[in-house]
Amino acid sequence: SIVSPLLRTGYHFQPPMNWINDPNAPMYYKGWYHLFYQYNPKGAVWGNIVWAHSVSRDLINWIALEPAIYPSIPSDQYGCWSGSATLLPDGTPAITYTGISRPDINYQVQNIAFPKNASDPLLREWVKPPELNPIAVPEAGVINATQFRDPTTAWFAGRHWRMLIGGVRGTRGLAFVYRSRDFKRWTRAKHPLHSAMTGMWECPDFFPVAGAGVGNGLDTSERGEKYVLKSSLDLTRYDYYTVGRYDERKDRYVPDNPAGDYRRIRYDYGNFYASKTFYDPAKRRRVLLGWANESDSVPDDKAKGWAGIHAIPRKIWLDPSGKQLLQWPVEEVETLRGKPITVAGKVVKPGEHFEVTGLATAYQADVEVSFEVSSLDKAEPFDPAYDNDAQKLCGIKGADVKGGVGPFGLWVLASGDLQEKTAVFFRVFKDGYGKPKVLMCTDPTKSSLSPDLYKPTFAGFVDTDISSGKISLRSLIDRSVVESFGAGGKTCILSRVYPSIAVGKDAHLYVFNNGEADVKVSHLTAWDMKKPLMNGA
Ligand code: DQQ
Repeated sequence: SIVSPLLRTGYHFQPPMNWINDPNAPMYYKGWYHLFYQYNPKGAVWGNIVWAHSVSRDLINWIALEPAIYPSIPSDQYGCWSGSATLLPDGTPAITYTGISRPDINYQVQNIAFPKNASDPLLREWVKPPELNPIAVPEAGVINATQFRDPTTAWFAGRHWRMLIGGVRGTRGLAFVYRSRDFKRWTRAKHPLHSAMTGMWECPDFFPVAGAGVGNGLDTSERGEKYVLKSSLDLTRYDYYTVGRYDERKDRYVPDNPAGDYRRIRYDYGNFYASKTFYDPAKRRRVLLGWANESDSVPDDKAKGWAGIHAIPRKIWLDPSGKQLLQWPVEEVETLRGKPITVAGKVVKPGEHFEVTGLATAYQADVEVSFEVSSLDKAEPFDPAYDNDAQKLCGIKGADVKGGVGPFGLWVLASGDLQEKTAVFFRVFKDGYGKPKVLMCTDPTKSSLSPDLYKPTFAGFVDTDISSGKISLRSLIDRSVVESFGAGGKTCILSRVYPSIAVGKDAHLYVFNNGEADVKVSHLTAWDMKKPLMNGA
């Protein structure tokens, strides 16, 4: 059953119990990574929201501290919602966050907090200066007070600090700009940074990126060649971003692609929401954190006593094409790897599969595989009736639907009799000009025999050159989560699954090919993953 302790994740971030959602105010301070998150201290459903607080030396092993931000002033007494940290020039951090100030409606205002003792590297206590709070209120007639939240990390440009706050006007989602000279008094700029016809923007994020293909990140106040603007769309519950330019003088952002493209690129084509990045000066990288909720039922969550995890932190940087980001699990996760199992030069014929044996814990593993397709000749024609909609396409052509080139990939968290399996795979089409089009998909429809589970197929296209026939896949498998990275992190899919028989030692790993073309596993390495320190659980 899904309440089995064997389905509780082993190395993905979570507290010992209760509900968690958005990551808040991640930062690196005096040798420690800090992560705050939306947390219900009283149960496994959303409510009573405070900021729980954990610290880490490596983004993988976590130590839980006492909640850092909790209702204590009039402007946050009914909830402390999402927000961000900014490191001020003297090195002190400031937290800005949304407070709920009325009991009847979720009336939203913005607050600020500073460490009580900045010399404490663990930043255990925070003060909310009464003379400053709230720092921003929803002006009547201009701002919808129930849709005004989630301040970003601030950046300094010209003579001012600026930060964004998510909102909506009619059905136009937008990011309000607030400016300050002293980080204490904030005023709203007349124009939003950007807006689009998408509905409410939650948890906006805005940051500079170094040149195309450059792995190093930039601090939020550094000037970037390009910028990334992300919004979490309340309507779809997905995180979308665009790459574009920032006009510092006008405080306007202009995406490289027309605004009509707004719902095109996602950080993750699976279960991943309310994400946030931060600049890590220790490793000069930008790191992305995101929340993955459960896809079982509310009664199941109550029975389990917990709900929600975070994705493995991902390093992100601009792809050499300049058109999208690349994402890769932070290298520190590799410290959890046990003994490697390898497979090399193994051809998988049409309709065949093989098991990757010898893995101590196929339920808690890291798998990296390089595939090579013998020929693309058999690629299926890409039907315009699919509306270019990857998810729809994968819904029609799931892992068991035979194809030309693919579906090929991994069956993870699979039972020995293959009654239960989650497929992570590629399928190659060719468009009207004969150009290959690669679909990456996670198909959990056979993942569990348990009833009442939400088992959507998730998919995204992979903007990669597959003319050589080569494509790679990495999957982080962790009991009830499969987090996959296609083509070196071009397309990512996180999926929650709850097997009933493919649990613990009864979980297996396979490579399959349901296409007509041979697929070679040029190289596969799989590792069992140890359990890190996880908040004392
Ligand atoms: N979660 C928070 C809000 C945010 C939403 C409340 C996104 O601040 O907009 O828990 O998941």
